[in-house]
Amino acid sequence: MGRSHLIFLKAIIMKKQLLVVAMAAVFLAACGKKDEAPMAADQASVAASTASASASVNTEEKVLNVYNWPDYIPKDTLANFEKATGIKVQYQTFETNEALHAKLVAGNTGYDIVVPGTSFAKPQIDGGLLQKFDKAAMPNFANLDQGVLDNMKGVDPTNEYLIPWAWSYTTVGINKGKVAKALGTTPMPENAWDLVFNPEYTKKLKSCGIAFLDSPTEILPPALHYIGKPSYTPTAEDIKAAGAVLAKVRPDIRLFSSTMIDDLAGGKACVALGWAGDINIARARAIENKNGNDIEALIPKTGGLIFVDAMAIPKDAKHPKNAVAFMNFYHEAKNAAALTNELGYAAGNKAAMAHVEPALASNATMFPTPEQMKTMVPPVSFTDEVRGLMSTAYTAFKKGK
Ligand code: N2P
Repeated sequence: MGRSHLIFLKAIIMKKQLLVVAMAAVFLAACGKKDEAPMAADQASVAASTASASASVNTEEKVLNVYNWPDYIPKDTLANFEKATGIKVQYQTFETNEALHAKLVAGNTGYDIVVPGTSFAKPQIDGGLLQKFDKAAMPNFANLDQGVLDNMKGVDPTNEYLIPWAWSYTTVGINKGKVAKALGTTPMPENAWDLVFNPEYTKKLKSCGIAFLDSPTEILPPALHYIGKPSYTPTAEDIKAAGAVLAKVRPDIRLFSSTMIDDLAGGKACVALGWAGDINIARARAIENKNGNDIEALIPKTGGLIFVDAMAIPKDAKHPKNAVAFMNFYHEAKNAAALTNELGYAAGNKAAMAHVEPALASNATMFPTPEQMKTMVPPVSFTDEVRGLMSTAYTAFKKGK
């Protein structure tokens, strides 16, 4: 970890936000990946141990039920896993942490792997909704960035419940041509968050379409950040103030969606409050479709909001061994690299960096620089109370009341 990283960590420690420290370090470690010598990974032995881990002691029926976010898996991963193990994967998607959390709380999900954001995972672990995975059956655990794992300890102290799937950050994405046209003589703001939270800009941009993610815990945290309040640990007053900011732009927001890739790529929305990874997918899709839309993930001057999504096994999962076999397969270096190469998300896998295309490894919208990382807001666990207040504020925002 570089000197600037350490200074950053010290500054945070002084704020005595231990969980923030833990999570900040996750991203600093992840961010530093491209500077680190990739771990030597003996792919042949890794593949062999994957097979034996899933075959020798595993008498489960050859089925695995996975519940993940949309647009979040390389195209051949499931087929390759099925071919390597004979385990048939049923794959379903959810669009918000709230939706997944409600299913886990209700129980009997039928899923063997779920992928909560770490800001939601602590109460899921503490509430007994998840089970420990068998690390001994997961040789590719060694491929993970040890810094990432060490620093996930604020949520999962012994790295026994959560295995990173991907990380990125919430930010503002734009269609450059359409935004320039809609703003006219008004220059781009210095702070990209103005494009979605300042009515002076949203008034102008509504003509080409502003899209917001559709979840209280995706929208309130950036709004709080915009007004200089803690994104994850706000007071009731802070949330009220963020609600007032949101109310002012409400008439200008046309779309609420957690799957806005095509809206951005196709030109239905020119501005998005979304995830950098998805904005980059939209960029790639527009280029592929040659439709002239030039999409860009911006990194606001005041920072984006980092998130980490992690694989976990629900307490009542019927196929926990198959789940571990999949986790292990996913974290083979080349498989984890495919997530970045195909979808622009980082998998928290150090060995994968040797297989990531150099142009992507040096793309700051995927791997922000250490300087940019210093500005980013790391995720912190929400309390039930904060989630409740955010949910109420969000409902009022959407209703326009
Ligand atoms: C979906 C990415 C979901 C990330 N493409 C949000 N946690």
